[in-house]
Parts: sequence; C-alpha cells; structure tokens
Amino acid sequence: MADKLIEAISEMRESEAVAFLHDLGVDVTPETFVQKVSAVKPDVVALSGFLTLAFDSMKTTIAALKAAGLRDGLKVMVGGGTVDDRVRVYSGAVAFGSDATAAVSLARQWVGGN
Ligand code: B12
Repeated sequence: MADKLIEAISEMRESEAVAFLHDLGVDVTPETFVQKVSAVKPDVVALSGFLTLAFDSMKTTIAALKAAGLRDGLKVMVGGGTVDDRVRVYSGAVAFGSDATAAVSLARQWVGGN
C-alpha cells in the first residue's frame, strides 16, 4: 500500500516528475534487488517494511547491493510502519522517511528536483 501511495504522489507531481518507479512487490529477495539494480541502474532504492523482521532483510539487501559493487552513487531509503531512524542506522540506508510525501521529497532532493 505504501508504494502505491508513493507512486500516486509522484504521479500527482507529474509535471515536475523526475522518476520512473519500478515496483518489485513484496517479500523481495536481496538477489532480486541486485539483479534489478544492476539492470535498471536507478538513482534511488526505497525499501518498505511493516514488521521488525524486515529490519534484517533491509540490512541484508543493502549489504548485498554493496557486495555486488552497486552501492556507490546509489541512494537507499527505508520506511514503513515500524521503521525509524535507528533502523536507518542499523540497515545502512542513507535516509529514513516517515510517510509517502517524505519518500517523494527525499527522492526529488537526491535526483536534483526541488
Ligand atoms: C493492514 C495490516 C495487516 C494486513 C496487511 C494487508 C496487506 N496485504 O497489506 C494483514 C492483516 C495481512 C497483516 C498481517 C500481519 N501483521 Co499486520 N498490520 C497491519 C496494520 C494494521 C496497517 C499497515 C498498513 O497497511 N498501513 C498503511 C500504510 C500505508 O502505512 P505504512 O506501511 O506505515 O506506510 C506509511 C509510512 O510508514 C511510509 N512508508 C512506508 N513505506 C515506506 C518506504 C519508504 C522508503 C519511505 C520513505 C516511507 C515509507 O509511507 C506510508 C504512508 O504514510 C499495521 C498496524 C499499523 N497501524 O501500522 C499492522 C502491523 C504492521 N502488523 C503486525 C503484525 C505482527 C502482523 C502479522 C505478523 C500478524 C500475524 N501474527 O500473523 C501478520 C504478518 C503478515 C506478513 N507476512 O507480513 C504488527 C507488526 C509488529 C512488529 N513489531 O513487527 C503491526 C505494526 C501491528 C501491531 N501493532 O502489532 N497486517
């Protein structure tokens, strides 16, 4: 649901849109992230998690991106109901956002939008 909100807000600002969104779905493995990031070469990766269990998945995913040599220049943000700034630190993400608007604002800052 969160990714749909983020997508909707991005589209509402379409006139200034700076991004194409690739929604990888739920329960996505680190390997899938590595493959997709390798293929698409995005500016931003956004990881969303509800459960505390997701904290380890976020950390593993970000570590896998680094191990694959894909972390340089790639901005990673985390968010979701149970995620806070401590999870950002734990997972190795660059930023944490508390809502969908924050996600869009962060992405716009990172890719040079206003
Ligand atoms: C709906 C819901 C469910 C539904 C999910 C339906 C679905 N298909 O999505 C169902 C009933 C299936 C469910 C099941 C479970 N749930 Co549940 N669920 C919720 C609930 C009530 C709402 C979540 C939601 O949809 N919120 C709406 C979205 C839009 O909000 P959001 O995710 O927070 O996203 C916002 C921001 O966080 C932010 N954001 C989100 N992602 C990102 C990403 C980035 C990068 C950024 C910047 C921002 C951002 O933007 C969004 C908009 O503002 C929460 C409680 C709550 N109030 O959060 C519990 C909750 C997440 N569930 C919980 C639990 C425990 C479970 C179960 C494990 C229960 C069980 N024993 O089976 C299962 C797990 C299922 C699974 N495998 O994942 C716990 C998790 C606790 C924990 N510490 O881990 C919660 C917190 C409830 C609680 N207080 O105990 N759940």
